[in-house]
Amino acid sequence: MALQAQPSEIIKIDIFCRVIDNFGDAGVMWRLARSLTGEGFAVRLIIDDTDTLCALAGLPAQTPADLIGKDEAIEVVLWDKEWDSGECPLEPAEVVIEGFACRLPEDYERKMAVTRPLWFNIDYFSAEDWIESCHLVPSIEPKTGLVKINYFPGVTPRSGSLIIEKDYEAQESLYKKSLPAQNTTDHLRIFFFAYPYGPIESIAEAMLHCGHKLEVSVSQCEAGRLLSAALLKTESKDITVKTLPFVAQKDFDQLLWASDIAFVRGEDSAARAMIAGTPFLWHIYHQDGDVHMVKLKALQKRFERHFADIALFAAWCELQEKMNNGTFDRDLFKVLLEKRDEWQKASVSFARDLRALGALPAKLSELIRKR
Ligand code: TRH
Repeated sequence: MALQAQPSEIIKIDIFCRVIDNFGDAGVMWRLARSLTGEGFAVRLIIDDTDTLCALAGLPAQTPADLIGKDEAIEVVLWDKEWDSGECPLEPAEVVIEGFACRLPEDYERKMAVTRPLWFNIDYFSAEDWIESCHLVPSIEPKTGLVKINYFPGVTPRSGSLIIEKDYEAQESLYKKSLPAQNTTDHLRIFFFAYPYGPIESIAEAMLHCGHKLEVSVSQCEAGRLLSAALLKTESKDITVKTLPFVAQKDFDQLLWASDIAFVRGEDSAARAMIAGTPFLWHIYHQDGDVHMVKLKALQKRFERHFADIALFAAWCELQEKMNNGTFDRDLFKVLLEKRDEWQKASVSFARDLRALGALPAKLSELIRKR
């Protein structure tokens, strides 16, 4: 019989998260909190925007912080702005995770200098080469002498991998079994989640002239509203538009598993499409100096060997790069739809490798436990 950890032996983890915009910051940290709970840790999530978290947890806005994580056994604490310059009442946990270099409250860090917890900064994921040499490299905080370990999620063996939940494949197969054995529609199912500054009108045009019947499921986002308006005004009989509600994050994967093609954005939704093996177009979060294009191209390069048809790979890259530069090429979209079986094979092959790399929560857990 497996021995149960006693409550006093359960390692406590504090995760700090500041929400800059949208859902990605909270989304990644909420997913991390949920998956580390699954690894047997006692997790406290300290976050400065609980309304965003409510949406991700599938709860009404303004649900009190102490109720948000109840079903997931996560303690959620609202990060009071006053703690940044004054006293912070929280005692440091044994492990501290700083989300995306969000800077901890100074007072909390002062207490850490006494208790000396294991401290990680979890960065954004990237497929760029340089992250491999920076992953797990410690940095020393000049003020306190504390060591912070820099953790880089990624898609290669020498990176920190992506968050894949322990029960991911079980959930996936359960969900897929619940779907009708045959696709009952002759429409291609497209999921759409993007940024409003994208070439939405051109995407609508390309969909209207792609030569296929489409069922377009638009998520709750401004880009979705714009796309749906552009498609509906044409009254095309070949396109069905479904407006989705904002689903709880634990159900988000179902939207991808049920789609033939997904438009994804930011960080977490893109990672989920990669893990699902769903052919996707990534509307990447735009950064100054076109840094995002470097990131996009680095990911594309990792996909190259998974495409049997190199011309198709080139079409996917070109379409994606154009989309992120503000135009959407109808002909390239057509090519991808025509060859979607090949596109899917490449996506599934990439996902297989990604899953085989191991999961971020398990890797992090190992680092924590062998400390
Ligand atoms: O929301 P995003 O654009 O997030 C970001 C942020 O802008 C962040 O500041 C930036 O740094 C980062 O991208 C790169 O996209 P992302 O990352 O895909 O996060 C969306 C989250 O919302 C993800 O966890 C999935 C979740 N989600 C749901 O749970 N339900 C839904 O219905 C939808 C549409 C999304």
